[in-house]
Amino acid sequence: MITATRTAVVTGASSGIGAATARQLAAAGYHVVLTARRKDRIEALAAEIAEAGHSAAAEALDVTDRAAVDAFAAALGRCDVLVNNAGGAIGAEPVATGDPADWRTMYEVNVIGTLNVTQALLPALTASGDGTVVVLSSTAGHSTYEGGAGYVAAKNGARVLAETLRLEIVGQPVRVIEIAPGMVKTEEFATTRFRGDAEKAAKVYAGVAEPLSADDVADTITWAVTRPSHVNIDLLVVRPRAQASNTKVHREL
Ligand code: 8X3
Repeated sequence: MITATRTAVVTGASSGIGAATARQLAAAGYHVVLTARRKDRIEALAAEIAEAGHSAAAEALDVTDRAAVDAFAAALGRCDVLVNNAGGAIGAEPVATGDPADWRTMYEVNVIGTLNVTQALLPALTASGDGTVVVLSSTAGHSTYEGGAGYVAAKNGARVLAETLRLEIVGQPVRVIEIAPGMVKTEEFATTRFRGDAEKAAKVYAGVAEPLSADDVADTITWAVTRPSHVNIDLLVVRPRAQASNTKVHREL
């Protein structure tokens, strides 16, 4: 459907930062297209957004499925903003014992997924005359930590995609914004990383007074996206006050 309203596509919109971003961009006046693999969740969120008086649609999508991404793009029509949020970590094993399958999966979703959706929507973003691509990388895309190599490698890939695309399309009416969050407490990130082990997941945030929330990050995304179109926020690193670096976290235990 081609809509007259500025349209924002959010990947991984079924929970966490993606869901919060969808809510905030809808409240900022965008028609938001929520995508994720879990159709029931994004449909419920689209209904919630509509009930709040805003505009949203839900389209089930696996960003690693290129044919599905192409079909989604072909049916979409208008696209002014793309938020590449789908991604995540699996495992925290050291290099000596990390599972190559986990590394491959992380590269596939964080890098190839972002590549797939960005490539497919770039023509529509350019045609909008004022497009914005947001790549959610991570502080993991900027420095490493023990047990993080697989995820850090993948997020470095996402960062490089954003940086390179910005160089390549300069002169075209599309901004490329990288948002790199540090410690964010969402319902799924750490639980997924530790394969459902709630105790290990809880340790990530143990004693940290106030990790960032999904809303805190959505707020930075919405701020960056709603700057005047000649203003390109290249990179925004956002951490909780208690986190000075990936390995320096203040915990009150
Ligand atoms: C999440 C930040 O520190 O878990 O992207 O790698 S971290």
